Amino acid sequence: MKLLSGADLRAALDDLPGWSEVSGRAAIARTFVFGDFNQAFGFMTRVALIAEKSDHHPEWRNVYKTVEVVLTTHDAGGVTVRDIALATAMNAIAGEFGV
Ligand code: H2B
Repeated sequence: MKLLSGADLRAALDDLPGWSEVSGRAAIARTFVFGDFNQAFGFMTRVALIAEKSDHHPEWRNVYKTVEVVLTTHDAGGVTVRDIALATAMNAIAGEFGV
């Protein structure tokens, strides 16, 4: 899996509201804030099914209605199209919760 160039990554992030590069790490991150825990966990459940199916898994942390996500491709040592695809799916699912 090929790492995205800096320019390709910035172009991809332009189409990914809420996502940004992590400082000091080859990764992207977004914090999602839902209406309540039920929504946050519902989001995580739906994302988990996609992650498992695509064999690409997020680093994430949930506190009540907040889900902090970091995406990187561990096998490649940085951000690849697989992270962009998962981030895109996450934004779509969050959007269904009005986030
Ligand atoms: N998820 C992420 N984010 N990066 C990986 O490199 C990765 C993964 N590799 N999920 C997969 C699992 C790999 O460990 C298995 C063996 O296919």
